[in-house]
Amino acid sequence: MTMSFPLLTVLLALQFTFHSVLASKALQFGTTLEDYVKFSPDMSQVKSSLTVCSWVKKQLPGATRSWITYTTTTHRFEILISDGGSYNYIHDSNNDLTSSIPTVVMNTWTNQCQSWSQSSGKMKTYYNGTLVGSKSVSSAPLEEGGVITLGHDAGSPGESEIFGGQLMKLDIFGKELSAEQVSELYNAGRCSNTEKKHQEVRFITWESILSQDRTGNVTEVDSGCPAEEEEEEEEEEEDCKCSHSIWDILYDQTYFNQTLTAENLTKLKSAWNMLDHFVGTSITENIIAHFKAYHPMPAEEEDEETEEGDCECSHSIWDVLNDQTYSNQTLTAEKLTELKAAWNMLDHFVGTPITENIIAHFKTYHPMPAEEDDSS
Ligand SMILES: [Ca+2]
Repeated sequence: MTMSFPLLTVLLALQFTFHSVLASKALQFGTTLEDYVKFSPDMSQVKSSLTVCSWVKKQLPGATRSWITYTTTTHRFEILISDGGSYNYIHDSNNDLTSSIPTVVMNTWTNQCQSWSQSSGKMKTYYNGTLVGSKSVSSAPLEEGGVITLGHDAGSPGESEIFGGQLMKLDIFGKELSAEQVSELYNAGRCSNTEKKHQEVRFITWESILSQDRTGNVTEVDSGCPAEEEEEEEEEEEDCKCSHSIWDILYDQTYFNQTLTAENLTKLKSAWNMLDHFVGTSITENIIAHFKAYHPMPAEEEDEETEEGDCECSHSIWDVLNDQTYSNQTLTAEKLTELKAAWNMLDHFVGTPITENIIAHFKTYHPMPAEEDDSS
């Protein structure tokens, strides 16, 4: 085990290097069945309700050009969507909309969304923010363990189903977006970050798709949108006084005014004990991003309601690492001990409700080194 951690660290760093700046990139797909992006995502968080959305630039004629397939061992078309209306599948059940959708203009960006949930039992298809079709389909949960293929109909591949166009901002949300929310995504435009309004349920992200291996002729191309990610982050830092206190995670609804259970504490600890493996390495932005993306606390999935104004202060346990005590610094055993001494204090609060007074007490009397440098 010990030997494998330096390697793990290197891999993480490589994998996360260029994400934020490239989120505004598009992918250009080649015109053969050998040009695709294929990956096996965790679908557990979208199995009871989902919305698949993407900006789609159609570049080949025909209504069966398929940009996404999700295939499982029992369903070839657990999800299948084409760019011209023929295929709108959930659970192998299709809603052919070729006669009811407006003509899809070639070489132009179209916003396509497909939603479904177990509770509604309905699949809904939207083009450019407008509902164009709805169909009752099975209310069984979406099957897990399958494979997503971008670039053609992978359930039953055919030359006429090769996509051959461009995709951008393909996201899979773990809820049935409302008609208003879909319309908002479209109206905000391709270059906006409106998809982040649903960040807490944006489980399969365009950023993560851009980091997948590509097979054949699939290339990253300029989307015409500015690479604005870095500017935005600066703005947020100026306008918002986001605390880097480890205790802020307790303001999340998972903990705040709730009794701290041994189970919740175990979850917290299993996350922060991951830091053991990083003693002696530098805490880079990539590493923090990795933690936040792949090891979120329950809290991080629900922080929409707790935002103040325009501030998007996260309650992530990992944000403490953004402080100058840790960020881009080597994590020493000493610093880790300090962090642990603070969070191990929670041991004494199992079985008691986490009130504002308790959190205030922690922040005042047991600040992390991070919390003392906030005003600078
Ligand atoms: Ca086919």
